Amino acid sequence: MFDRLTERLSQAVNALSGRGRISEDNIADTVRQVRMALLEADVALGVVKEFTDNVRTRALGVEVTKSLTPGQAFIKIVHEELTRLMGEPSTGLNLRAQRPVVVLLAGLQGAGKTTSAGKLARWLIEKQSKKVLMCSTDIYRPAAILQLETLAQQVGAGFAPAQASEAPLTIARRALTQATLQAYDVLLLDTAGRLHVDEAMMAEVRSLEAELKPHERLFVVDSMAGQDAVNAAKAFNDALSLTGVILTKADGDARGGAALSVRHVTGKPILFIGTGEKSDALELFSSRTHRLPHPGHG
Ligand SMILES: Nc1nc2c(ncn2[C@@H]2O[C@H](COP(=O)(O)OP(=O)(O)O)[C@@H](O)[C@H]2O)c(=O)[nH]1
Ligand SMILES: [Mg+2]
Repeated sequence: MFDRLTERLSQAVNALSGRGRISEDNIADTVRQVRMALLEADVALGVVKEFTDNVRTRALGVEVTKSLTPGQAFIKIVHEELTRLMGEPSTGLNLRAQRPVVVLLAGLQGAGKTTSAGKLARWLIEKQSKKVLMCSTDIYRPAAILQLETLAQQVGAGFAPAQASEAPLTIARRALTQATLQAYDVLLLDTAGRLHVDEAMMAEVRSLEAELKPHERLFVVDSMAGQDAVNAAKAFNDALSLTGVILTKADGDARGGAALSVRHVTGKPILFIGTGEKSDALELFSSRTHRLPHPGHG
């Protein structure tokens, strides 16, 4: 996902090699190219500005040592700032809480919440030998509850029954009781989305959060969503105090910008990326720092 961005950043910083020292003059063009590379990758404008400001300030303040050329020193700074932006490699869900551990999935319609719920259930069952109960509170889309039930069957998770005529809170409460009585390790709660952030959706997801006190509150976002993703990420983070992000559709032609932006505006880690429609297409997120420009290879 970050291949193109990495390539562009490498080109940008290569132009600096051979210079004797870093000055306002000779880094201006490089910083401009770094900005272009990030914008091309669909990183939100505010994030780009902050990033390039940081890089410029640090680059001008750097003592170029004998062991690093200015080009290498600059690459090191870009690398460190990118790594900081992306965060530590993910270790998955935090399940250190009393059972049943409730995991809530929220996000806009079509982001991939239900699909990701199926993937997460499979992950927890296969890799962590957990007993998982799945529940859908999406009473608005005709086939949403059935979609989750089918996935639960496929991956060997339990399914909490629900009717579209019931209130989301009623469904969720009953699922929690079932999870407790039947000794499930994890209750995965799939929620309804809307096309855009709206107050009714936020109120509903907040009420689910208040009632079930989910230990993990995950924002599911389409990696191609651009600025919409940033606005939604902010809104959901304000409403739920998110604990992490699942970035879906990373198998498409996403340029990585949404990942950087969402991580930046929420300050929350990207835990997983979705890499396809099937239930095994889920990977732990890591910024794959070895593919970011690095001083050794500049
Ligand atoms: N290629 C690809 N498609 C995905 C991925 N995750 C979800 N989808 C597709 O995105 C569409 C919407 O997914 P869904 O889970 O129903 O979204 P929801 O409205 O947030 O529950 C479906 O067609 C999924 O198959 C992914 O990681 N890669
Ligand atoms: Mg859904």
